[in-house]
Amino acid sequence: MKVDVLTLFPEMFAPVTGSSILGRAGEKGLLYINLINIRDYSSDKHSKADDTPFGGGPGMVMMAQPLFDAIRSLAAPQEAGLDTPAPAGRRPAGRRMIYMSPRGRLLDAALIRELAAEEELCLLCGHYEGVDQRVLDYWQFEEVSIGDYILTGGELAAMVLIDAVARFIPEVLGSSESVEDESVYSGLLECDQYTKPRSYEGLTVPEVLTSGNHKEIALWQYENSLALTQSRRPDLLRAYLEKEPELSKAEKKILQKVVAKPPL
Ligand code: 6GU
Repeated sequence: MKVDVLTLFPEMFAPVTGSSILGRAGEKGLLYINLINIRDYSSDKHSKADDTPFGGGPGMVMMAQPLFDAIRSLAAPQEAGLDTPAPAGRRPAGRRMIYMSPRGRLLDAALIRELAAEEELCLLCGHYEGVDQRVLDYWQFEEVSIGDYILTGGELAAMVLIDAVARFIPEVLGSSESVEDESVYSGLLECDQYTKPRSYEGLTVPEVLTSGNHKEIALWQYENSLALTQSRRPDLLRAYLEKEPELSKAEKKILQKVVAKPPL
């Protein structure tokens, strides 16, 4: 997957995209992050990329010219002309365009899955008070938010999106790490985890986990996930209950036991 990132602060990305699983995905050629410094496309002699808003108000607005030129440099040549507006329903830049903005659709598991199916994405990171609306309208940007709070810029949000989407690219995760087993993707929160030693300063690991009985372990983990989900995310548990017909007999029994009990 290729991700084009339009930003005023490309240097913010390297520590995140160059480390750990994202770094490895880059080295393996599974994920290519193309950082585009918006300022490089400014036709102003001081590389100005923002100006005061029409109508007044605080802050600065990112200007149309540098963004149009930066996006045109990405778009397929036949789509890059501006003489005619892009036909409705066609991607004017040839790919999904996403503006990271607290005004946007909330990033959730469904949207992440959708985006992971794309070959190429373009993310625009806003700063200051926003972006000239003509950029968003012409290039048909979708707005995406990572939560109901305001960040100083879209870069951290873009990195969150890239990280969450990258996990769905085949081979990005090692064979021991599964995309679907976890948490919100299975519909339940992940169970508690422990590692060696069995006893640390008198604090012990639940005995069943060291028993070697794989069936019992799986059922303990399932019960633990259910109980956690019930107490912390009753909304997720309610949705999960719809899956009951697909469960095994042993799982159904545990589910009934947990649901019958008041939350932790
Ligand atoms: Cl995508 N951008 C900014 N600036 N703030 C946010 C956000 C995005 N999502 C939540 N807060």
